[in-house]
Amino acid sequence: MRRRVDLWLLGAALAASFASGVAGLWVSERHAGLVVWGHDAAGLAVIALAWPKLGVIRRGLRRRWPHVGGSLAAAACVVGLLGFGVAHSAGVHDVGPLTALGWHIAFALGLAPLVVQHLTTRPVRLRRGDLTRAAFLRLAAFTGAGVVAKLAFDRTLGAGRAATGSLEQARPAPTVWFEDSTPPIDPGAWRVDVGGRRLGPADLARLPQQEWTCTLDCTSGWYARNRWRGVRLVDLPLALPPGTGSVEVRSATGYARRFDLASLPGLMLATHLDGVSLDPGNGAPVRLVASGRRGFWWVKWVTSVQPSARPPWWQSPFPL
Ligand code: HEM
Ligand SMILES: Nc1nc2c(c(=O)[nH]1)N[C@H]1C(S)=C(S)[C@@H](COP(=O)(O)O)O[C@H]1N2
Ligand SMILES: [Mo]
Repeated sequence: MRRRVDLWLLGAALAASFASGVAGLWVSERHAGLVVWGHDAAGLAVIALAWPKLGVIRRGLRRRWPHVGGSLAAAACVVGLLGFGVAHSAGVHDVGPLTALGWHIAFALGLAPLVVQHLTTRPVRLRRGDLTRAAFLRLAAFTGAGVVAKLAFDRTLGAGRAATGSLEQARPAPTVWFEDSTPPIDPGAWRVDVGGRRLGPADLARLPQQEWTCTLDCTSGWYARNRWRGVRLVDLPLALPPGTGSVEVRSATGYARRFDLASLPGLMLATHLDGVSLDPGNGAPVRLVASGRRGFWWVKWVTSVQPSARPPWWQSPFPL
């Protein structure tokens, strides 16, 4: 009975960790705190709940190929997932080609299909008699253990980090989403199509300039607070025809994000970072600054800003 209940608790903690992990990347910095805190507590509870499964995995490893493949992959994913999660939160930035948090997410995505497959081939059914007072006490105990572990971790090994869990950097590290890359750039010939009007860097320089100090918080686990200079979207010669549902900002690479009209005052077409013209890696000659939004909204190498009849939710939640 206890074994079945603990497997269910492990499944629930994994599901809660996965959901809160994804949600924590989506919500803005202002709302991330509680989600990420809960994620960490649930994730640390997974360590306690997964511990007894190590014996099961060891037995699985004694089985023959190809059965051993699934056990090996699951064990590797669990160890990688938990190891890199804790390493990131303890302050580890980059590990080879990815950030520690990037590895953490990669292992989570690797584990998910294995868990789903395991659950469909060998479902664990709770019986009516299993939901006893003792079962709820175990739920309470593991929840408490996760919360206590989180409090203890942040007072000891835990690195100073933003509410999103991101670690501080002095400057935004050039970052692209999957297979995007810095396009060839001729700043003199560069034009941004603003609602049909083609503006070059010199045209932008003639519009009112603003300087904002704001935070770029990348979902790969770092943030940087810097001064950005450029032109606010609301100061562009951009007419919004009746029926406009959103504004789409598009990159030379095809990467694009769609914004609701209420968020326009928080958007800027930036040309300078900390007083210096942008580097190619950071989006030269023109990139979007989306204050209060996670890094993946900060479209680099902007070539087009267009009003659109589509609603702002007409896009993939994360860029693909
Ligand atoms: C699938 C199950 C998952 C488990 C068991 C898990 C577990 C953990 C653990 C143990 C930590 C370290 C917490 C600490 O030491 O304070 C952590 C941190 C983190 N995880 Fe996960 N995680 C999972 C999935 C995910 C996913 C899918 C994402 C995002 C897509 C994610 C995002 C994060 C973030 C942003 C942190 C850093 C939080 C901070 O530094 O406070 N996790 N996770
Ligand atoms: N065109 C384009 N813009 C992009 C991306 C991309 O892959 N392509 N990545 C986004 C992500 S995920 C982040 S965190 C920021 C990083 O900005 P930086 O390279 O100046 O640090 O750019 C955003 N803008
Ligand atoms: Mo990012």
